[in-house]
This record gives sequence, C-alpha cells and structure tokens, in this order.
Amino acid sequence: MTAGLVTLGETMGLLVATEAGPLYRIPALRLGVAGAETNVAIGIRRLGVDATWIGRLGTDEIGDLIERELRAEGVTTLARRENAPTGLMLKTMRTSDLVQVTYYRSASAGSRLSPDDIAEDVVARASVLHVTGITPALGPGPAAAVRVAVELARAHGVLVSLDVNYRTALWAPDVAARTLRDLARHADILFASEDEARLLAGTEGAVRDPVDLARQLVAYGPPQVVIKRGRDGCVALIDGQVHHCAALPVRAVDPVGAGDAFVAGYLADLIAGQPAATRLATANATGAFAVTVSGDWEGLPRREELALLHATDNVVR
Ligand code: KDG
Repeated sequence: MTAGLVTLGETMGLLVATEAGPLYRIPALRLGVAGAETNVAIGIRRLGVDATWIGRLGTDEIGDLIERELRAEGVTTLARRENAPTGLMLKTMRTSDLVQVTYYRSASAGSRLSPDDIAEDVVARASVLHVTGITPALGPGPAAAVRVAVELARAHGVLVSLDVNYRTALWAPDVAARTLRDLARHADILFASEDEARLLAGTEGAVRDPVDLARQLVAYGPPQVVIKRGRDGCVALIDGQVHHCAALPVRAVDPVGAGDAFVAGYLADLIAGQPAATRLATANATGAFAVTVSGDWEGLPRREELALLHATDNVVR
C-alpha cells in the first residue's frame, strides 16, 4: 500500500428525513452512514489517495452496512466488532434550510475505541494522520486513542491534521477548548471554522478578522491553519503566507459534511505534493460538491469530476 491517510473515530448509522417538517409528519427516513473521519477517508479515496479508518462497530446490521459502504469506497477498515450497538445519528430538517442533528451514541461500540486499536505500523507508514475534535469528546478511551495516535505519528515523522469539529451536544466549551488546544500543539495542519477558532483562542466574539484568527492559531504551533468559512470560502495561513479563496457558487441542498469534504480535498492534494493554492482550490471544490447532494459524503467528487464545477453549460456530453 502506498502511504496515504490514516484516521480514527466513530462512524454511525444515519437516519435522514426525506422531507422538511416535524419528525412526526415525515413519511420516511432514509438509512445511510455518517462519521466525520470516514467522510474524509471516502473523500480522499475518491481523489485517488489511499485511506485507512480505525474504529469500532457493533455486531449488528448497522455495523455491517458501514463496513460494506467503506469497502465499496475502497477505504481500508480496521474495525473491531463489539457486543454494543453501533451509534446512530438522526438528521431532520425543521424547515428546508434548517438541519437538526440528534445523536444516539452514548455507550455505543464506537465509544469503546481505545489506544489498543492504534497499530503503530499502520500509523508509521501513513503520510498524514487525521483526527477530529469529535473523538476526544466520546469518552476517555477515544480521547486516549487520539493522543496515542498523535504521539505515534509524531514519533514516525507523519504529518498530523486536526479538524476542530466542535460538537456542542457532546461536551462543554471550556473542556473542549482545553483539550483541543493541547492537541493543536501537536498538529501540523489545523482546520477550524471561525467560531471554532475563537473557541480555541479563547477570544469569544472579540476577534473578527479571519486572518487574525488564523494568526492566533498558528501561535499554538501548527504551521498550516485553514479557516473554513462556508459560503465565504476560506482563509489560510500556510508557512507564514496568507491565502484567501472564494467559495464556488453552487445550489446548496445539504450543508452537513461540507467541512469534511473540504478537509479531504486539502489533504488529498497535500499528500499528492501540490502547492498550497492548489490544495485550497481543490478543498473549495470538494466542499462545493458535498453540499449539492443530500447526504454527508455521497456527493463527493472523483478527481476527473472536479472541473465540472467550471462547466459553462449545464449539459455535459
Ligand atoms: O461533518 C459531518 C459529521 O458531523 C457527521 O457525518 C457525523 O461524525 C459526525 C458527528 O459526530 O457529528
């Protein structure tokens, strides 16, 4: 296997309301798969780079479904099966542009992740280890697994990527800020939204300029800081140089998963040896593709599809 991306975390079954409105009025729910880290792994694979995901799944049909999907996408899956349920996530739309996410993941198989799951040889041969701020919020085992994976990556000269991905439903802001600041100190690449950057920097609403926010995060240690700004594109401070990139204009159907898609685009190009401006342009394009389709990862592009967003006609033959 060529060196690619290794990631770890919890992947869940996803129940998506097929229409907007209160749950009791929804005629049907669609079953799928969700998990920030596997979203990134799938995105990376579709762009032609190897990806391995480490996690735990229940010995249930949701666990089988997740394994099948990841196998179909070509993600190498190192997942112990547990006598505990695979977590679930419910995605409803109270109005056509307000998505609500509810988790059913406490005591799930995924939250049993521990340092024992992190095989040193797997981390050592990767180019990048990618972790998110979701995993340390799942409990002491997952938090320790992230720490060990990061230590191993650093010991073997593997780049460490951290996406803050702060989830209010999972932990308190002060605990999250402390834990994620510590992790950021060991990261080479840090992704955050503006709110997440303020959470880490402890500046609340005070700092508004995204370049200033990126500067504050670079001060923790990571030489590459990317501030994801959704429909306003992104701002990055990479090896001392400021980059601005505008988002691509697309019709958004489902914003969930756009951040993971963005990370996948950036890291796939980093692993492929592309310069910062190209990495950011690909990240913008993958993020744009993700929001055009309902589902956290289903709309992610293959490399040859990236140029489609620049098509001048809306019929491509
Ligand atoms: O970014 C999309 C993720 O939020 C989603 O796929 C599920 O990992 C997830 C989480 O914990 O929110």
